[in-house]
Amino acid sequence: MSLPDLKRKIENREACLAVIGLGYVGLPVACAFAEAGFNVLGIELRAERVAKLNRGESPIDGQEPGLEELLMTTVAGGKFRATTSYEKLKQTDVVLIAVETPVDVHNIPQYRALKASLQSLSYVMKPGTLVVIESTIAPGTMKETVLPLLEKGSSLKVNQGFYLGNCPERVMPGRLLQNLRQVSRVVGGMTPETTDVIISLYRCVVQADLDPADCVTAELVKTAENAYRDVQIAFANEVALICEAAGGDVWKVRELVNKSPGRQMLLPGAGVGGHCIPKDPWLLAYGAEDKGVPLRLIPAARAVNDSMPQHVVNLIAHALGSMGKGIEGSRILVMGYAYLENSDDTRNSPSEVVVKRLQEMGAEVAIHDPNVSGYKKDLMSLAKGCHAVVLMVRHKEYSDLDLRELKNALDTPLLVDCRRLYTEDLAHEAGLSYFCLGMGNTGS
Ligand code: SAJ
Repeated sequence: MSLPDLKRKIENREACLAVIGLGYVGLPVACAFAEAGFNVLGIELRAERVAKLNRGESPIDGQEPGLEELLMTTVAGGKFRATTSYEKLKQTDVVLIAVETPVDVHNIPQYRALKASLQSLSYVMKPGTLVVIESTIAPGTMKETVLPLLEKGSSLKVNQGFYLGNCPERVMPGRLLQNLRQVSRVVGGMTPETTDVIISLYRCVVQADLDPADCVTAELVKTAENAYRDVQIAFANEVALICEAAGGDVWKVRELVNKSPGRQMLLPGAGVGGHCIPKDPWLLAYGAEDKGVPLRLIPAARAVNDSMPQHVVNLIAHALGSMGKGIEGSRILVMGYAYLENSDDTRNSPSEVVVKRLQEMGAEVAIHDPNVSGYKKDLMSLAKGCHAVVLMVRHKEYSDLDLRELKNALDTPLLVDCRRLYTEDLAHEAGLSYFCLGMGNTGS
């Protein structure tokens, strides 16, 4: 099929779509295209997840407004169905790939899932198929990895036997469908004509800008936008460390810095977690040094952010020391286990690192998180007999905590605040000693 024919099929919603990978990226995409009128086939390796999806049940944890209803509707309407079999891809016209692209302990991209899906697809895809990669990949991956795998397995040539592009996802847990519809996307294509057809495809679900580009630009934008955020957060964290040493208050400093035109200093904290910010800078960096680019800032920012959980442990040790206690043998309550406020997602959570380190140092650690299953026990009962409480994540449930009641539950009245959710005055009124990340003079 030619690109103009494919474009017509897409605009008439006659094109058969497939989405490989039905996680927090692929599932909303599959449902949104089904809602737009396409017949969508979801390919998922995990048979139990396929069965769940075909019952219209979402396997995604946490609050995702509208997703479960949309899944139920599109399954009931026969517009979306899931399968483990690649065989059915023989009839599809468009295939979106949204599989994980993690980095290993050496920060090298791991494309096992991507390569496996590309290989399986290449053996069955029909001539004229359009393949679009949504996964976040290092610059150059489309040309050096994706394209050769598809050509080899299919014996088809790109731009003649099949068409290829990438449209990196910009999802946010908690607002997967909203972001999909409202956030602009960069659309990369191996040719401008392919880019144009991919734009006509995403125009069916995306109300925001669809910005045309080539594939490497789309790879660079996605990885750079997240590396940018990581560097910004690292700057805030380093200023927090300086404020602690200088006897300043980073939260006040940040507020006043941001009054200066063109400044937007982010929030310091216990570190950087989540599914994308910790890894995307390494995807951007990958291969640059091989090409002679001396990378200093991006690795340094990762090192600053990765050092923050240990800094929190040091702050706890300092705070306990001021009360004549040590971490070893203390019972410590950690408030917030998710990586982000009001989220249930614990992937790469800084709290995980802090808890593990405290336990290694001989503390007994109690964990509370109102959003994470397993940690929803009553906070005050967890606080009983504790020698310190550590606020790690600004979940909204913690904002109106009764600090006096908390103090009465504790064995030692000590509050360590990693996100400046409380104030020294509030803590002192409740009879708590207060230490705060980024504040050099707390602890009275
Ligand atoms: N964090 C800070 N200080 C800040 C902002 C974040 O310490 O000022 C920490 C958070 O606590 C968290 C981590 O960084 O542990 C990541 O937080 P995040 O707000 O960046 O949220 P993510 O990880 O969900 O990032 C996503 C990204 N979106 C996509 O990749 C499509 C990112 O590009 C967005 O900028 C971000 O959401 C967003 O703006 O909400």
